[in-house]
Amino acid sequence: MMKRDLALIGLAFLWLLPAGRPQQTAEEACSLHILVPGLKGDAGEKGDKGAPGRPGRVGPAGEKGDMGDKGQKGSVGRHGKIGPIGSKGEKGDSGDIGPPGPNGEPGIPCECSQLRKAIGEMDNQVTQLTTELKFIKNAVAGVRETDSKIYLLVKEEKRYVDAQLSCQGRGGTLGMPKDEAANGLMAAYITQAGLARVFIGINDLEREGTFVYSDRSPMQTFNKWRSGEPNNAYDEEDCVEMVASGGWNDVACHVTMHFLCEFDKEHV
Ligand code: GN1
Ligand code: CA
Ligand code: CA
Repeated sequence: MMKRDLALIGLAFLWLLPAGRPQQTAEEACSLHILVPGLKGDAGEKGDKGAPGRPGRVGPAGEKGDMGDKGQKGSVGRHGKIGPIGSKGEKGDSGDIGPPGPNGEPGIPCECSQLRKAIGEMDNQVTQLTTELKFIKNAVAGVRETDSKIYLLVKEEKRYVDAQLSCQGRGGTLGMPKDEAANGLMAAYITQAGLARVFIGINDLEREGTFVYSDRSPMQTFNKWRSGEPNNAYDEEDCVEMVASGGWNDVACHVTMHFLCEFDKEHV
């Protein structure tokens, strides 16, 4: 507020004094005037040093430093998870023979003499049927057999591939002499039939010089090549014939001749 304003307020104050105090003198009125603030004093002395301010705000993140040295090796970790199940082990040895079982129930009494008679008659029938079957096999069909195989000489002249198809159509394959016994049986069969040669199931159709049996099995050490065979004569001999002596010779596959089929008894 300006000094002048304060003086005016002081005068107004005097003028408004209550009339109920007439004994007030002019001097008293003047002393009232002194209450009005005087002029601004001189600047005071410098105050004491203030208390330290509050800590400043957190500064921005510093730049990334260089990588520190490698730490020390840690202690051994906990056990890992259980691994996958291993492969099945080998079969163990068979156990000891168990104790004998309890006795069975007593059998029902039978008419033994009648049953023995029936069994005897059946035995006779089996013998007769075996003889008849042998006759049919040898004289009618003209086959030869071993414990595991049946051989059939087919007196039809065919090319190698058609001969193989004919044997397959009958449930077999062209004859495959894989040992001395089979080769001997086949040779005797050819001789007894009065033939000179037949196709057998051996060829090098897939790879020249590599002979395989018609079941695609590779030729082992056993062979009956005639002297100088196989010679792949005229560069065209990829099929094999057996001559009456039992020897083998490679011949052209397109020539036609009789052939010898072979059947597995298991598959008959
Ligand atoms: C036969 O046709 P030739 O004699 O040249 C035979 C060959 C034998 C050869 C042995 C079609 O040939 O496979 O290796 O005799 N060819 C035929 O001397 O039988
Ligand atoms: Ca050949
Ligand atoms: Ca030959």
